[in-house]
Amino acid sequence: MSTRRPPVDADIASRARATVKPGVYTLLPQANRVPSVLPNFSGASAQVLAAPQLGARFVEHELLIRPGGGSLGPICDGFEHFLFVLEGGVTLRMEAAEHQLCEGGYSWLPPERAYELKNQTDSQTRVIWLRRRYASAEGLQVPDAIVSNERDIPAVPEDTYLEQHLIPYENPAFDLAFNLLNFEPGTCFGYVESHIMEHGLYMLAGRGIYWLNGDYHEVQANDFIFMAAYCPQYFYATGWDRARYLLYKDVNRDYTQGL
Ligand code: UGY
Ligand code: MN
Repeated sequence: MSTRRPPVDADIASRARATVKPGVYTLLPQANRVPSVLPNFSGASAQVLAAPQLGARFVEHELLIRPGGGSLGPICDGFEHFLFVLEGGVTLRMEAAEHQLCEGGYSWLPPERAYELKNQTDSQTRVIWLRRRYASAEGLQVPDAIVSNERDIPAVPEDTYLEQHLIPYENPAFDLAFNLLNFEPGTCFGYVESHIMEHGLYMLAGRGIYWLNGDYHEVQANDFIFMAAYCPQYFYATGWDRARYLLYKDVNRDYTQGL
């Protein structure tokens, strides 16, 4: 029997950046994530990035789907779903329609919309998958599904950076936002934010310093951060390249649900 040995020159501090501050924030670097097996998939594993166990009101996974792998039949669990392809490609089958999502491709699916996922490429595919209970609002119809690619979404100025709104911001029927935030090196937020919305943040590129409730963390591509409601937050982009992250946020509701 052979066991895997870590490199002898790697110190524990650089290998263990994972930080959990219950009820405030969690930093989960890729190197510290452990795969789970999901019951309704084959040829795939998942890293659970955020879940109610952390205090989150949503579940976010990074799905790692091997060639030929995917869901074992239709996925339909009553939640709204959001998918974003980080790497590789995946086939999304919805009723009669089939969509090929390549890197940067994404989809929002309303509750009760059944779909199947399959990796028909010859390399591993990595997909961000978020699910939550859709919060309906009186007089607003549940929107139809969205299938698109971030390359087709314009970047608009916001505070000190450029933002792409993957879910239409102007439509209050959506109870969530997924935005891509793009920072030139050396840029930082214009102010410290503290707000009721939760965040699931996935670093896509570049480096930076995230300031979270008084703690400084250096962050890099593939890091995940969960920010609980009101967690004070501030970002500085460092390094030579643009920093970029995918950000989930709950929006457009008055938070009386659950009172
Ligand atoms: O929209 C936001 O709340 C965003 N500016 N927050 C963040 O990037 N931490
Ligand atoms: Mn924020």
